[in-house]
Amino acid sequence: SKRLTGKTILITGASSGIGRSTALEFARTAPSDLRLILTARRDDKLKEIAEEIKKEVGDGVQVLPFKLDVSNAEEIRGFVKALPEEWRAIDVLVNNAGLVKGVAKAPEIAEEDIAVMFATNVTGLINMTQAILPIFKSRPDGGKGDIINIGSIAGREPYVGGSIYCATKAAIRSFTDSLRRELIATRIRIIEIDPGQVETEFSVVRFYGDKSKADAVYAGCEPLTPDDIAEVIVFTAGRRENVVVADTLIFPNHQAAATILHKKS
Ligand code: NDP
Ligand code: 8X3
Repeated sequence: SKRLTGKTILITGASSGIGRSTALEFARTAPSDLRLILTARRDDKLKEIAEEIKKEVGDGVQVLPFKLDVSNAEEIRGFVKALPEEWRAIDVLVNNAGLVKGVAKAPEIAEEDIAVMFATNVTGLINMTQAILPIFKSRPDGGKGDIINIGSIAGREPYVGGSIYCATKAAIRSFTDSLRRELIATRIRIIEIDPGQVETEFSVVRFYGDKSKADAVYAGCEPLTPDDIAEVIVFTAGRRENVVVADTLIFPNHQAAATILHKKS
């Protein structure tokens, strides 16, 4: 889309899954003049993705891989100042970094899993938002820019074995809705995208690296691909300035609720 030309896009959790696909999709959509700031903890992966983008679309898209742990408030505090000057005029923030750990039920949920899910999915997303909003608010008409938060069906519908993850995604939904109300007098767009089942490293992380348990989640299902979600993310950012795709829920065809999936036997 021409509307994305010249923009600077910041993506958290860009080293894998939906974040990685979103980086590639932005590059494909605006290949002539775009800056992509890709952040995550695994910066080796970010550098690989930067190479991939260069191979696919050439030099029209500039990519800055930047190591950032969103669960570390101090790193976020220094983040904007640490960017090279010409990368600071961020137009779009995609708050995508997030994770689930385990399927334990209360009272068996590990304290560290509770802490890391809230620190990443909730506090990390809020801290990133607060770090970038001053850039948006410095623009005319009360401010301009897009914040795209990745929620989940899990934030709308709690399920057994997901209490903490579901609570973090419900918190994102509540924060996002407050933000949209608080920024009503600006041109800042607050967008939430809630995917259903998408096959990424998500379940591998949930099962602490056990790939066979992760594969079992998707057995007999036809999950979404991360590219499916990336297309929607980039679509929302590319709308006319007066159009806010405020809220979307995206399922694969055979899903109707968090735990209602038609499985082929
Ligand atoms: P992946 O595990 O493939 O990707 C997660 C990304 O988040 C990775 O790039 C990871 O990078 C990053 N991340 C995790 N912790 C941190 C941290 N502390 N600081 C910075 N980055 C971090 O999963 P998905 O692509 O599926 O997940 C992306 C988002 O989509 C998440 O918010 C997830 O909750 C949401 N979602 C996923 C669904 C699914 O079914 N897959 C459905 C609905 C929502 P690194 O490890 O390098 O830091
Ligand atoms: C991921 C979707 O319902 O598998 O956010 O936890 S779910």
